[in-house]
Amino acid sequence: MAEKLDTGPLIEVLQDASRVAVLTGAGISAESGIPTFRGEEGLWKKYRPEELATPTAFSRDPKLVWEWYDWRRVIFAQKEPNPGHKVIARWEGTFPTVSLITQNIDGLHQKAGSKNIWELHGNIWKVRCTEEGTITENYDTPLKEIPPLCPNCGALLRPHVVWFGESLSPTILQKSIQLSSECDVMFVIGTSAVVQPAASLPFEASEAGAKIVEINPDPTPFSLYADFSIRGKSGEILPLIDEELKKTSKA
Ligand code: BV8
Repeated sequence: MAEKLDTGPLIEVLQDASRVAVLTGAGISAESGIPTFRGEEGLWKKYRPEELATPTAFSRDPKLVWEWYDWRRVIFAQKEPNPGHKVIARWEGTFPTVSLITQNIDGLHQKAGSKNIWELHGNIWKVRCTEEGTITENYDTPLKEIPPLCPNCGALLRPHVVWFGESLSPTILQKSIQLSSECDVMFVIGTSAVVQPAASLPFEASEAGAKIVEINPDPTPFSLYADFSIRGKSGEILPLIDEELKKTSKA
């Protein structure tokens, strides 16, 4: 599928692009072996979001919620960035500006070398004290104690992620909206485009005149609005686009 991709028109657009935004979802990490949320082997298949990824679930049973995050952290720690993550990281040296806005919390974009990252939904490798609000990095896999407690005040620690029903960081959301409305091109990669407000960002970009490039093996509610809707796996498609780009002066 990927090798028949005609990238001609897309490369023409990319050659003139200076501000590139990239919005990623769980699909970009699928080829690294991390289950997506809504796919066949999806994380939600085994668990339901309202049971676990919510403040109510955490206050009701912090141990159960932490067992789910600890299980994911152990999986994530064994995974490496795939070619899709690596191309996005390389593009920070190809285009004048590349802004990466991710819904993912797995840290694989950082591992691939991306620097200009806006994590809409937080990061599974950060924990936050529920009393003091302090945020620290924690890479223990598995966690030494479940639920983990703040070494300073003894209160419960929580994952520094955004749960359903919680607002995103206003700073990060505002910046992501600004980057979406200012970019020339937005790649929308590996997201089912159902979770708000992240799913509104491609519309923000499109309405501001950006060209939208969707990369996803399946159609999404956003596909009809994309200028380029490429059916395929991002770990295969992105290197193909990158190879074509290297043949132009953009390399
Ligand atoms: C908010 C972090 C204001 C945690 C996540 C009722 C009450 C309260 C809120 C709501 C409500 N109704 C609606 C809402 C809003 C809600 C929402 O959008 N719900 C949806 C489900 C309808 N949003 C919120 O609550 C947000 N906050 O609105 O605040 C507010 C406040 C109070 C009350 C009301 C409103 C917060 C949302 C953040 C939730 N946290 N994650 C954790 O991870 O544990 S969301 C979670 O889903 C992940 O972040 C994930 O990224 C995100 C979206 O999923 P995707 O990334 O798109 O993954 P998915 O599996 O769905 O799709 C994968 C795609 O990849 C597929 O299309 C597949 O085809 C593709 N793919 C597969 N393989 C590949 C591939 N693509 C490329 N290559 C491949 N190889």
